Parts: sequence; structure tokens; C-alpha cells
Amino acid sequence: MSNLFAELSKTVIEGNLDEIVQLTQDALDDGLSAKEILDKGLMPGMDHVGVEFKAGNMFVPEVLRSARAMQSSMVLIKPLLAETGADMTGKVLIGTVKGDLHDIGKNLVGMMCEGAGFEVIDMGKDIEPQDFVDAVKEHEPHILGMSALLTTTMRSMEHTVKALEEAGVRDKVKIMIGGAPVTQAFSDQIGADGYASNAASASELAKKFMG
Ligand code: B1M
Repeated sequence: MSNLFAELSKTVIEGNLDEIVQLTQDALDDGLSAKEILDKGLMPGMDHVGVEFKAGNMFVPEVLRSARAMQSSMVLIKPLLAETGADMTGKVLIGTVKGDLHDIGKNLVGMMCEGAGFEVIDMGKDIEPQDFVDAVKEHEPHILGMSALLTTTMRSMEHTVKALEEAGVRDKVKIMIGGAPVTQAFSDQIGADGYASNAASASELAKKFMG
């Protein structure tokens, strides 16, 4: 049994798209629950990817391949998780801010958070502050993640924080921000709850927010 979990972790780390779907199906056929597959197979694999990425031993294309492998497995287990009502780690709403079309880093953050067991709602890119507000009201996420890659669009993060305050929902979510020009000082300045410099740190911060 534990061998199957180790193999699942390995296929995530290797980003082996061919094997992971079959292995997931084998695990389900062997009677393992979707939650066990996630907690003991996929997530430890993705944790390892996060550690290696932070250490500079894995690079963006490899992390994306691992994330894609994990997502292929999730296609099989997600409906079962929903059926059994298994708790996800929490809910993350994520998007790239208004005026900004860069979404590769944001996608990576979303994938790493999914890898850490979060339900991730990806709003896409070029998201207006009011659309973030409406989505926070609709989906009631634990965490709102905003990404910006341009110095000119960073300000939209501040506008979104203000819009959330004005709508009376600021205190209902933790706000995490990131992107190349973003810093911890900027996060403090605009009243976000935290900044992460890369996707692995973002999923760690998200877990920290959940206590
Ligand atoms: Co653009 N671009 N771009 N671009 N682009 C940059 C960002 C730039 C630094 C290039 C340069 O001049 N050297 C520069 C910004 C300068 C600045 O403002 N500081 C720039 C510019 C100027 C522009 C245009 C204005 C160019 C033009 O048209 N004149 C234009 C703007 C369009 C717009 O957004 N309105 C533009 C357009 C584009 C493309 C569309 C062609 C394309 C984007 C495609 C896409 O994303 N689908 C593009 C690309 C690819 C880049 C570079 C080359 C790569 C960005 C990237 O994907 N990096 C970039 C230069 C560079 O970085 N070398 C550049 C890989 C990615 C994994 O890293 O996004 O940093 P990153 O994400 C990291 C972390 O930042 C962090 O985790 C991620 C993973 O570790 N992170 C978070 C990101 N979001 C986070 C959220 C979090 C936490 C962490 O919490 C929620």
C-alpha cells in the first residue's frame, strides 16, 4: 500500500503524465480513498517539488509539469472528494490584477496551492477590484491571492484592498500578494496580510493563514 503512495509521490515529482492517471486508477481500484491518495501520495510529492523549487534545484518548466501531473490525478479524485465531503485545506480565490496580462506565475501559485490541498478558484487575469469584491462575496474564500508583474499594475492591489474595505468584506479574507515587483514592504503599505516571493512560499503562507 505505502508503495503505491510513494509511487504516486514520485510520479508527481517527475511530472510523469502517462503514469499518474493509471497509478491513481490502480490506487482507487485497490480501495484507497481519494483523501488518502491526496494526503499521502500527491501532496507529499508536491511538497517535495516546493522544497526543491525554493532551493533552486527545480525550475519553472519542471514545476509546471509536476503541477500538470497532479492535476491529471485530481481529475479522477476530485469528484470523489466532493462526494465524501472530505475537507480541503481551505479555499483560495486567485487572479492577476486589472491591466495585467501576466498569468504564468499566478497559475503556478494556484497549482501549488492545489497541490497543498486547497480548493482554488482562478479568476484569470486583468481582474477589476470590483470583480474581486463580487467574487469574495460569492465564493467566501479563506484567502484572496492577487498577482501583479508590472510596476504600473501593483496599485490595483491597493485599490482592491480599499474596495474590499468599502464593501465591508475585508476582514472576511486573508489577502496574499505576489509577483516580481511586489515586496513585503508594499504588502505592509497597502494592508495586505502577506507577501510571497514564489509559488512554493505562497502555498506555505496559505497553509500558515489556515493555522
Ligand atoms: Co511582460 N513584462 N509585458 N509579458 N514579461 C515583464 C514582467 C518585464 C519584467 C519584462 C522586462 O521588461 N524585463 C516587464 C515589466 C517591467 C515592470 O513593470 N517592472 C514586462 C513588460 C513591460 C510587459 C509589457 C508592458 C510589454 C509591452 O507590451 N510593451 C506587456 C504588458 C501586458 C500587460 O500585462 N498589460 C507585457 C506582456 C507580456 C506577454 C503577454 C508577452 C508575456 C506574458 C504571458 C503570460 O503571462 N501569459 C510576458 C512575459 C512572459 C514576461 C516575462 C518575460 C516573464 C514573466 C513570467 O511569466 N515569469 C517578464 C520578464 C521576466 O520576468 N523575466 C516580463 C515566470 C513566472 C513563473 O514568474 O511571474 O515572477 P513570475 O511569478 C513568480 C513570482 O513572482 C511569484 O511566484 C511565481 C512563481 O515562483 N508570484 C506570486 C507571482 N504571482 C504571485 C502571487 C502570489 C504569490 C507569489 O500570491 C497570490
